[in-house]
Amino acid sequence: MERNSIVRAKCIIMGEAGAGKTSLVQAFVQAAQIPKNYNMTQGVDIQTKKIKVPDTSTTIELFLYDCAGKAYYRDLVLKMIKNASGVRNVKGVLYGNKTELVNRRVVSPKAGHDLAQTLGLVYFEGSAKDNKDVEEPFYYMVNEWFKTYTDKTQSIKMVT
Ligand SMILES: Nc1nc2c(ncn2[C@@H]2O[C@H](COP(=O)(O)OP(=O)(O)OP(=O)(O)O)[C@@H](O)[C@H]2O)c(=O)[nH]1
Ligand SMILES: [Mg+2]
Repeated sequence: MERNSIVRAKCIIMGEAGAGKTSLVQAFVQAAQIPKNYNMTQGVDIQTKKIKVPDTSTTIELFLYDCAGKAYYRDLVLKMIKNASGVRNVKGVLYGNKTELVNRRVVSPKAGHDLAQTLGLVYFEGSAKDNKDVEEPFYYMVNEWFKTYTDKTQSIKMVT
């Protein structure tokens, strides 16, 4: 692999309106307190974060596509995703947000895990508000992406 290379990866965040997607991205990218007021995402917002891969000279520039949850934007969001996911074997996670609202929990961790398994995803949960367990799903995704990237670049090198 090249010295000090920067590679770009895309991560698409989808889910119901008000679930906390923008807050989660903000908590991860800026490690900042999330705004209390709900500010609906319109279309797609893109944020970036650079992540150094441990024990390598590679930095991943992660492009986070924070999609609107409102049904009105569904067609636009689906188009965006089709354009962004030209690759096969797209990996994903299911994230349960707002876990600090313990008395208002309606989905048990087990139900979350089961649903994720059914969908072929890995389950995480946490709280964007408390900045709790917000990094894990992103690092998991980056790690999985980097494994695929390394395999692909190695097989290309073997062919050339
Ligand atoms: N209690 C609590 N509230 C949260 C949490 N994360 C987000 N919120 C609140 O939930 C509301 C919606 O958050 P957003 O991040 O804007 O939700 P979204 O999924 O991006 O919504 P759309 O852009 O419309 O799809 C805001 O008022 C946030 O302050 C959390 O972990 N706990
Ligand atoms: Mg949003």
